[in-house]
Amino acid sequence: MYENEVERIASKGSNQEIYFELLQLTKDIMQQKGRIQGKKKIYYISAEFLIGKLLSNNLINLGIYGQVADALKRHGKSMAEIEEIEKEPSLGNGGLGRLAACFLDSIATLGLPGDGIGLNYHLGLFKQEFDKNLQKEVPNPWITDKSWLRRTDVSYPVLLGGNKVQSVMYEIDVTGYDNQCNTLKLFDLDTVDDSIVHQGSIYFDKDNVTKNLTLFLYPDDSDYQGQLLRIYQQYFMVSNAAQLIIDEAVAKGSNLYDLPEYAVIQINDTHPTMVIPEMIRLLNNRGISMDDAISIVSRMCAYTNHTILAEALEKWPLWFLDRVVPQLIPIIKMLDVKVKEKYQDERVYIIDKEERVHMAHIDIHYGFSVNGVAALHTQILEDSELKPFKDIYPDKFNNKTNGITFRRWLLHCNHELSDFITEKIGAGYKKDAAELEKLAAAAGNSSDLKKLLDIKAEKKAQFKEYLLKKEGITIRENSIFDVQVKRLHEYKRQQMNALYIIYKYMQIKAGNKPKTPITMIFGAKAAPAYTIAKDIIHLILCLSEVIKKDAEVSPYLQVVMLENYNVTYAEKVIPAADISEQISLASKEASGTGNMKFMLNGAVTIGTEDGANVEIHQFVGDENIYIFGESSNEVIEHYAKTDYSSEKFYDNDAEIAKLVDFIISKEMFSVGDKKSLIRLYMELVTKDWFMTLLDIKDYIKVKEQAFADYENREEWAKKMLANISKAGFFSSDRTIAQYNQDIWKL
Ligand code: 26V
Repeated sequence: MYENEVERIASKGSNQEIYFELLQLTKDIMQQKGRIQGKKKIYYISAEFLIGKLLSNNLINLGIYGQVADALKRHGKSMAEIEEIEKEPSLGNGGLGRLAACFLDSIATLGLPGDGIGLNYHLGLFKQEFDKNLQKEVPNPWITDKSWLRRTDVSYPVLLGGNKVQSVMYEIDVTGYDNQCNTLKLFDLDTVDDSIVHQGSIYFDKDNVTKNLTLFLYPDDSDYQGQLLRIYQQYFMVSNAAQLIIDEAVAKGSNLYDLPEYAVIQINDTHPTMVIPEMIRLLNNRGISMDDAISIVSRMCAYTNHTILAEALEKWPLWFLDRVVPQLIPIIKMLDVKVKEKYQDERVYIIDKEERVHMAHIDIHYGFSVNGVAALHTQILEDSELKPFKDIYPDKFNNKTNGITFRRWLLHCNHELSDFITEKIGAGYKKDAAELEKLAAAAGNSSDLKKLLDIKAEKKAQFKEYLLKKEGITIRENSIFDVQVKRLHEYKRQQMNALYIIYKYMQIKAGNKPKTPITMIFGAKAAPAYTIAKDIIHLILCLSEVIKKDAEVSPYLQVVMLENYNVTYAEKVIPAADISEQISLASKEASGTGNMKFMLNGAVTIGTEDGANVEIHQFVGDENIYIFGESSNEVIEHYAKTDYSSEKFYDNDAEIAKLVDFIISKEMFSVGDKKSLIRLYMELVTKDWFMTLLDIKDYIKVKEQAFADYENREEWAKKMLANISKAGFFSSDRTIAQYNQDIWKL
């Protein structure tokens, strides 16, 4: 359809020119496609949308990727080099933000009217750089003159700490796969001033809210001003959202009393919780009684919980909220009074004895649905974390196991594999992921298995090239790629993987060399104020250096920490992985979504029975996954009884002690920062809140088994095939269909 235009663009001289012309063409086509229509619309409000680069995915969803790639090829260019020009917006931390982006893709693909609502952070999350084996944070500007953003005329007044500001709404089109468009709406303030972020530092004056409101995603919240800024951001986001939702519904004929027939709001974690009191306030301002307003809003809002980690559950001091959003205080107090009139159980109060506002409690009392993000996670919410609420509202609770969009995480990032699958079972799986199941029967013979191994080898070679170009690091493409990429947090236990590396290092030193060399690949950003997480990054980088310098060990073992791991990096490394590390302490990882991406790309999981790993295990069976460690029930019991002592494990087990001691060895001190290494060592020996030493031995045992099994290539290929063919359930199309069926009812 667009042959001439595509041909003209492909013949341009520079990659730069080609990229920006393709950007414009794609935007034009999406505009012409038209919007998905319907009386009722889902508004997915989220502080994060980790959308990744958009050009390739949009072209795939519009059905013209092949045409563009062919035209480029004729002119001696490749899609890969054009894509290099595009900047990745880093509008999210990790799984929660990426999930929101996958959901937008699936909502549009299923033809459901649904928009994302968030903030237009000018610099997003910081960019990570390594210096002397330490993480440094620098600003990460992503907005270029021409970009996917479209400025609109939509603008709302918002009260920020007593001053009225006027917002501006930007839009990014979201095209469904073979379907029409929805939009991602990002709110911003024209007064925000990028120039206050100076000299490449992410630390800046946080006092002037109108100048810095949307500069960063969750600026360092370890200090008082940082936290206030975060509340300002949240309120700004939801006040705009509420005004927009009301306007759109009224334009479609709503009399406000029937708002729930026009709009349903999914509250992505507690960050958008203030949409509830704000919407009530706005309706009340329009003459609707408080009780009616509460009833209307309660029938519109649904809440998703994404974590049970206590430190991540938002509880704001009432006086904080009073400084930032005084207009909401009477409403929040009223909502709390109504709860206290009805229930005597302090655990369900909105405002507790210490005058802290529990954001999740607002969502649960005044929303109509509460969901967890994997079967085990929802079970834990119902049985323990939110049990008092489950007892009050048994019917509000439901599970929606997370999913990923196969367009980005298969068709785009691994077209070699997706072509192979299409050859075997046809293209139906692209629209109905459950069809992947057919692959198990269709691709059982030796030549198919060989093909699967060849594709993996090809993706490993491609990743090797990419890494060399990007970071100047050379890895062995014939080694085992063992990959752990995710945010850095103690509960995810990158430190346990590091202890395995120490084990392997010592084994090789003792003459026990692995048959196939091993490449351990990490990628992780640590929150700027999270000291131990940064210490763990330091540990990994130091191990990498120690091993690299050791001529005895380096031919068999290499450790690579990818700098500034992001969506683009994920798209390169996940298809190349042989082994997927999902080793969180059981009960702590709500779901995980990386686990699903690896599985779909034929990596075999080493994991605990945590989050969606449990469901992956059920689908693939014992022989196609490596499970280890104590169960979530056992772990929860340890916490209840406070009977876990890392010191005991250290004192009573010389093998464990030897591994931990290496952290403060002369080898490590020769390349690392003594203070950081000692701090981490002490943390592991005396605290180890996430029970690394509890599971380390089982982990080593199971990992050794996986490496041994890898040697039988055909048997390994069967495991890969089993994983790919069972991945259909983890399509976000399935997840979204369930959200719609059970919650949104569009
Ligand atoms: C937030 C914070 C903030 C303060 C300090 C510690 C901390 C630790 C974790 C978090 C995460 C908050 C919510 C979140 O990102 N959850 C992730 O959501 C994903 C999508 O549902 C899910 O796959 C991940 O398992 C879950 O961790």
